[in-house]
Amino acid sequence: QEFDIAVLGATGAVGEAIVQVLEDRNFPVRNLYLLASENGAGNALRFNGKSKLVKNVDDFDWSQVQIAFFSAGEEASEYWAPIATDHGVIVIDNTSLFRYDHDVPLVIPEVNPHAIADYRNRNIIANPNCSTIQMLVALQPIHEAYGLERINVATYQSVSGSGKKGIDELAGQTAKLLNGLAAETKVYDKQIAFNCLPHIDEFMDNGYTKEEMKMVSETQKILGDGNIRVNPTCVRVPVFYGHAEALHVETSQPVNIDEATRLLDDAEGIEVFHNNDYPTQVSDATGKDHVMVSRIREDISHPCGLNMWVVADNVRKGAATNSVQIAELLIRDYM
Ligand code: 2RA
Repeated sequence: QEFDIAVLGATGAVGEAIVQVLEDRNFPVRNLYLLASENGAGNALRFNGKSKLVKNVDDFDWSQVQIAFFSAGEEASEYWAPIATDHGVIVIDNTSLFRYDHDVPLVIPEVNPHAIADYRNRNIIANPNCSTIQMLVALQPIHEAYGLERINVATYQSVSGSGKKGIDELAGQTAKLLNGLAAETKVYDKQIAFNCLPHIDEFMDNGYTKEEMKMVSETQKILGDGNIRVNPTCVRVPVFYGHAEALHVETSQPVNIDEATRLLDDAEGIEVFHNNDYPTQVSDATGKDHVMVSRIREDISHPCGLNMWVVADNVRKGAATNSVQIAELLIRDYM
């Protein structure tokens, strides 16, 4: 069976990646509609060897599609999701707008695939934040085998997490600075080239940022356990693609490292780089649809502690691929 699909935000970094992933994974597409706001319309993307025009979403008839991928910002999701779902469209939304609604499933196919069934509440499925996705894909086998009590995580997030404008800012600043010119700062509060910014999204009253609190709330919702303690520090680094995370977790039972490594090796969506391999770098993960784990080791400071280093392509597995994998389960099990 084939499906008619829409991608709203098709000219953004994630939107373009969704179109590429649909092709890479041979998703059964009958008609593909690429949509953007007025300034994105008129561009063209290639899909299955053909050029597809990006159209203005204002003129779109939602009754033409069954599934829509949204990645055009919270304002667009807030306006267009009710209209699309009223036409019977199932919306897979990449923004954080619906993630914390109790009647909207927040899904990582390798972690909580069963949650997809709750799409029937509002015809909306929320895609988690990229930093949450790669962390929980890596931790799922550990959670299942040993129980997770606390997660300390430091993230090293590339500028593509801010979309094309983040990529342009890093490239522009780097070129200017290497030519002895002043660097312009528009996307970030401070210069990102040759620098690290411990600040992603807004600062909250508790001193954490919104990005860090997303990792807390989303982890507890996806694992269905409000008692898991999560303690993130999210940092923007001068890298174009790929997020890295240093995970330091406390489990309910002591961890056997060899067994834990075997569990990770056998788990879906994970590639383990063993200690005789060089640890995973974000450059290894770019363009890939799974997460890569290395530096798995007992925490010498805690009797039930486990450390690991996790990298993933934040635009693919962190957004586009996860969304398409949700759609694959949707059409396999529910449509
Ligand atoms: C970021 N996770 O990296 C956020 C949104 N993609 O900027």
